[in-house]
Amino acid sequence: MNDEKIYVTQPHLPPLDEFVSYLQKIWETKWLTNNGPFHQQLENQLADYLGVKYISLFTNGTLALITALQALNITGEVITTPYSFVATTHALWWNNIKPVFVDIEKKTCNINPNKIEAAITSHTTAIMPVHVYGNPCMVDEIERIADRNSLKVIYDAAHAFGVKLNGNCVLNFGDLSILSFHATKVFNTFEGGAIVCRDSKMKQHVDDLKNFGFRDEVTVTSSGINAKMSEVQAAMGLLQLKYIDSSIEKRKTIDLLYRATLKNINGLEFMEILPSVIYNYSYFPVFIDEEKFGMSRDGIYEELKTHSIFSRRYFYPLISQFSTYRDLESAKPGKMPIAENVAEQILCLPIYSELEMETVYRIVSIIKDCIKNKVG
Ligand code: T4K
Repeated sequence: MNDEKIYVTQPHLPPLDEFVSYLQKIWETKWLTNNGPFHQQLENQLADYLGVKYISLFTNGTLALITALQALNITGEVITTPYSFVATTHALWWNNIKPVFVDIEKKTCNINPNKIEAAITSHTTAIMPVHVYGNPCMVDEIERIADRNSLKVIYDAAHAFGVKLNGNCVLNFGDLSILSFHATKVFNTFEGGAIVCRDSKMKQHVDDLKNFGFRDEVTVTSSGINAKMSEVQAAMGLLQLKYIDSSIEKRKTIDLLYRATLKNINGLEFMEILPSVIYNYSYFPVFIDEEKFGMSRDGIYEELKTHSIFSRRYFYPLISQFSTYRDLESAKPGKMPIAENVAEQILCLPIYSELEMETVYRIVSIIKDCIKNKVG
């Protein structure tokens, strides 16, 4: 019995001595936050790396989402997905915006564009889709709907660091996109996040908003908040950028190994990544059809736990099932059958750059043993 605990993810950490040299610089300059040199360098380097025009760093992804809604003056109702981390909808709620949930597509787990227009009312001002697991939404359809109905689009791209669609960074779609650099993400700055903007005016507005609305010592342009990234976080980001390509490459190897070893199992399906997508391998979701597989998703989840393997059911329960939101008309049971079904089937298996191949084989064999023990 192997007692080592294996979690759904583990942060990539660069060599400590390299990080210490960044800390030494911070100690020398005594510049800890407020648009310091590392902050500025990271904004420039990330914009280059990701292939976006402007990026504004945040202390976390949730404050980036909240601020993005403020930056675009979003009010009233926003159409969104119930299949995400709860921060997506909380960001609306914190801005006194009513979330209106619509169902997802089975294939991508993302909002179904065909369901959006029926949910638009005279109060709708925006659409807030999520590129779940980093798999891109149907961005062209969403843009057409937004244009037709004069709506803004804010993508929650918390999972989509480095993802490209037809060669273009997926963060370039919509009016704004937000990223999370939390410890559990492909690219982490301990905690962290960003807003990707299309023009310099918006970048300035977002920069003002995250710094109390201060433009200079005597000018306050808006009722902003404090959502600035610190120099320690930015230093971590600069160092992470050196290792990000190899880290994603290692994740890819794990993804391929899972796909090769778990293929052709009745009742176990993978998420499809289209050839037009350059993916970041941030999650490895599988979908368990209890009837065909012979054991429930929760059965596998519990069985893995007995072997100290902690997979996660991202995103179960649906956001619309949490007490804050379940009384909303759009959240009523039966209204989003696909999302309800996917939330019952989803299991995210461990994936991170330092996950040993041996461990992947072990996880696969536990899953295969579930079939042997429960069926036939
Ligand atoms: N939008 C979307 C679509 C999101 O997924 C998220 C965050 C946000 C917005 C908001 O962005 P942030 O404000 O967080 O920047 C985690 C993360 O806390 C959260 O950032 C993430 N999404 C969500 C999907 O997952 P938990 O509650 O599952 O995290 P936790 O602490 O259980 O961590 C999972 C596993 O990771 C642990 O079992 C072990 C490992 N781990 C975790 C941490 C924190 C480590 O090895 N080291 C660590 O430091 O929410």
